[in-house]
Amino acid sequence: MSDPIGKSSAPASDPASAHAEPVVHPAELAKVDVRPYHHPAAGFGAIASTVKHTMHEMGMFRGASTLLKVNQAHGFDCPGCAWPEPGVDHRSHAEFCENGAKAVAAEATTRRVTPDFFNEWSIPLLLEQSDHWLESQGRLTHPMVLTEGASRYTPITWDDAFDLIAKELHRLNTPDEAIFYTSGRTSNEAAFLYQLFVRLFGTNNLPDCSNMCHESSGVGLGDTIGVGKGTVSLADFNLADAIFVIGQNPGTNHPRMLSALEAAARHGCHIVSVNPLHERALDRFAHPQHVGDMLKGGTAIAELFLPVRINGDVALLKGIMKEVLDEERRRPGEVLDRAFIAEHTSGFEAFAAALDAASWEEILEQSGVDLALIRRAAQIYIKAERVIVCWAMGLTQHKNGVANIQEVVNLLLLRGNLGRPGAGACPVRGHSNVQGDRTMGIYERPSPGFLDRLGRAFGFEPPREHGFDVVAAIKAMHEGRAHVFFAMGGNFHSASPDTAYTAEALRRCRLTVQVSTKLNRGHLVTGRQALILPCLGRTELDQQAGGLQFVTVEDSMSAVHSSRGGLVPASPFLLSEPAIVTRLARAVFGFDSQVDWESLAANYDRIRDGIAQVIPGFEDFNNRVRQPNGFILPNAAAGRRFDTSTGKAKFSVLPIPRIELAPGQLLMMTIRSHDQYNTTVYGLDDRYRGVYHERRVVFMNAHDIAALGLVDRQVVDLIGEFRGERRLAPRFIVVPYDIPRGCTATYFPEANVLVPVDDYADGSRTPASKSVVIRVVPTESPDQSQEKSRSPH
Ligand SMILES: Nc1nc2c(c(=O)[nH]1)N[C@H]1C(S)=C(S)[C@@H](COP(=O)(O)OP(=O)(O)OC[C@H]3O[C@@H](n4cnc5c(=O)[nH]c(N)nc54)[C@H](O)[C@@H]3O)O[C@H]1N2
Ligand SMILES: Nc1nc2c(c(=O)[nH]1)N[C@H]1C(S)=C(S)[C@@H](COP(=O)(O)OP(=O)(O)OC[C@H]3O[C@@H](n4cnc5c(=O)[nH]c(N)nc54)[C@H](O)[C@@H]3O)O[C@H]1N2
Ligand SMILES: [Mo]
Repeated sequence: MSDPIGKSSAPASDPASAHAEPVVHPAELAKVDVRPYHHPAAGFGAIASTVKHTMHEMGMFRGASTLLKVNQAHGFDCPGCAWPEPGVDHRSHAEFCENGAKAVAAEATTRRVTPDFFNEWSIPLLLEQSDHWLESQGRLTHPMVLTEGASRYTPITWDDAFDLIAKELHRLNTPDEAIFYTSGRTSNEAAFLYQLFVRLFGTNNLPDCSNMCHESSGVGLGDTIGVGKGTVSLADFNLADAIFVIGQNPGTNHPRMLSALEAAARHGCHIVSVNPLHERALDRFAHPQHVGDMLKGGTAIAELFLPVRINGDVALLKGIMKEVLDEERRRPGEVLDRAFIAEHTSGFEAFAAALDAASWEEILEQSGVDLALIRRAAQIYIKAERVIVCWAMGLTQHKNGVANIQEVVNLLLLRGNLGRPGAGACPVRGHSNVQGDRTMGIYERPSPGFLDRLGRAFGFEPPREHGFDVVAAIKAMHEGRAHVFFAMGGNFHSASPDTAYTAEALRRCRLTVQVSTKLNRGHLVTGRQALILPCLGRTELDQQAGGLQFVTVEDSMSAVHSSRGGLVPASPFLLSEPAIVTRLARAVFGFDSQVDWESLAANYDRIRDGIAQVIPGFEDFNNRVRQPNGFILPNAAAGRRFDTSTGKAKFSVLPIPRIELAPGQLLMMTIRSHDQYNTTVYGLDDRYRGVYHERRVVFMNAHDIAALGLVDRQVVDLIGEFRGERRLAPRFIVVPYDIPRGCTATYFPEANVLVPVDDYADGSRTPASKSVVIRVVPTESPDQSQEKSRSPH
């Protein structure tokens, strides 16, 4: 790997992946170290890692004092995940986890990327650096411009930057030729203003990271229970008798959820993990604040592990539900919640008939799970009075991602596990405010009711035509139907599928703009002109004309609360995200805009008053959000009111997806390591999976390795095969791993070059980045390939 501090000596990358991270010489890849992890999750290892990252980025005092404000009533919301905080009375002084601490340290780092840095580093040089190197350079300090034909960013004033964007927006034939992306860290206030600006400008082109994330959950839940959000609260975890964790790795991605699972396990709740990987952090957990617990080796969490094949969940859930129906037949009236089904659901008869018709042979083959394990899972489900099902990307990022969620709902409905204490659906969200951004109207397919209220409150007729989601946005840019790309945070380039195709799409734009805190590859793969607009982070003081401001966020369980930063901003030139939107709006609309933008930016209470007018559930917003715990948004499904096409919760009849692999083909899921936050790479280790110093690895079953004539640690190329198209991700290292046959895993975003832009979930259009069909072939050594190119044959 390239040297994390000095300039890398990495050779230029393979042309096929020229837009992804550069790939180094195979000999250097051999540094990977594999040491299975046998300790409980969190515990001493987490403390050591927290201290290491915090000290490295912030130093001792700044580090400790900042971490003590994470998720406190007068502190800031952790920029890590969207897992909720306990009520203020139950919060500890250290309400953060190892990976939250990494996210905080990354933002509050004392390193800086200044105009001098950009003067020293041209774009071609920066493109040769690893993602880890880019991230570790520090916080962006000044607005920067890349003018047409230039190879370096140079400083630009804020006024000139906004004028340039306004000029390019005015040049468009229609507002629909502009795209406005959002990543899920954006606050409610910034998101609301942003979508207002975009709709006043005249388009619904508001793709967001949610399109690549929990969109399948939103669509699946919306269709079946009438609300596209989860139905449980943190308190329900204390009441549940069984919790199924499906397609989720909370030890890494939602570490604070382990505390909730631990507490549940302690009072006898049965926890089941459904995952192709035996994620170790779900085995045992030692609370890092309970020394006694750490010393005795932690608490056991999941008692049953179902090693499902990639995308075998529909088959597996059908197996469990067939057992439930059989048990009902053995003990009529004792297993199903007949009263709930009759009163609150529709479609049960058709569902049950289809389930009876589903063949066990197909279920066992497609799920890859033994009948005995399926029966044990079914018994846990049947015996539990109250069941919660949690899930994340392992269910949503498949062609049948929406069907996966509908099958989860089927399971819950059978025993009335919806809309009562201790039971329900729990999609565990990713970005800390991704759910809130959607509530605020960051959505390419807004409801007519939302647009009516927005138009009424701000005196305009919002555009009605649906806009581009992420996949449509990439295609539109590629095909020359969109020319300006603006990103409120995130890393669209590296997070999107099909990196080379997406890079081409971005490069065809006249202007790309990134509102960012840290440097990433998205700043290097740009339109003909590009802007970097550096903004305040969550951890920082937000001083506006009306005084010090706070923002608000909504967590994964629909709780809305405030977040106020405490650190001096990384640079005096930063603007807050709301300020950026309001100045952009002024540059675009001039002084005859019906919205008093400056007044909104001066005092965010006024933005919240606007939100209260437009969005149901936010009445009296300013008052209620100042209460210590904030407030919980209403959720009809949690009260058993189902706003669906039948007026009831719907059972769905779903086919078992057939995974057809030709000989030699394997299915690949792209997952997160323990040392990354999406495209932000903090380090090169994946502690719980026992892989160190390297991210370019492909986890494979030992039998598949042997069958393909490969060996442990061999350097291989991954070839994507989709509808006759071929994609290449060169030079990965084979790591034998406990994973079902036919399944492989690689890390996101290195493997995104292999995710086809046209392979996405039916209904939600979420890229199918967890079921990519690949071949694994030995990499030719450089000597061999040189020989070949020299040889006349
Ligand atoms: N530290 C840290 N925290 C994060 C993030 C981060 O990158 N780092 N990202 C945030 C974001 S935006 C999100 S969306 C969440 C993501 O949180 P997760 O969804 O937990 O993240 P992934 O690594 O994508 O893990 C998916 C899990 O699903 C499993 N899986 C894959 N395919 C299948 C399948 O077909 N069936 C089943 N049953 N399981 C499958 C994988 O083995 C893996 O354990 O985390 C959030 N929190
Ligand atoms: N193959 C594959 N692809 C995936 C996934 C996968 O599992 N596999 N997961 C998908 C998922 S779940 C998601 S959510 C997306 C993530 O997609 P994104 O949300 O677009 O990507 P991030 O990597 O989270 O964005 C990181 C950048 O955000 C900026 N940033 C950080 N904090 C702030 C802030 O406070 N304000 C602003 N303005 N900018 C900030 C920094 O510059 C940082 O470099 O990726 C998706 N892509
Ligand atoms: Mo996500």
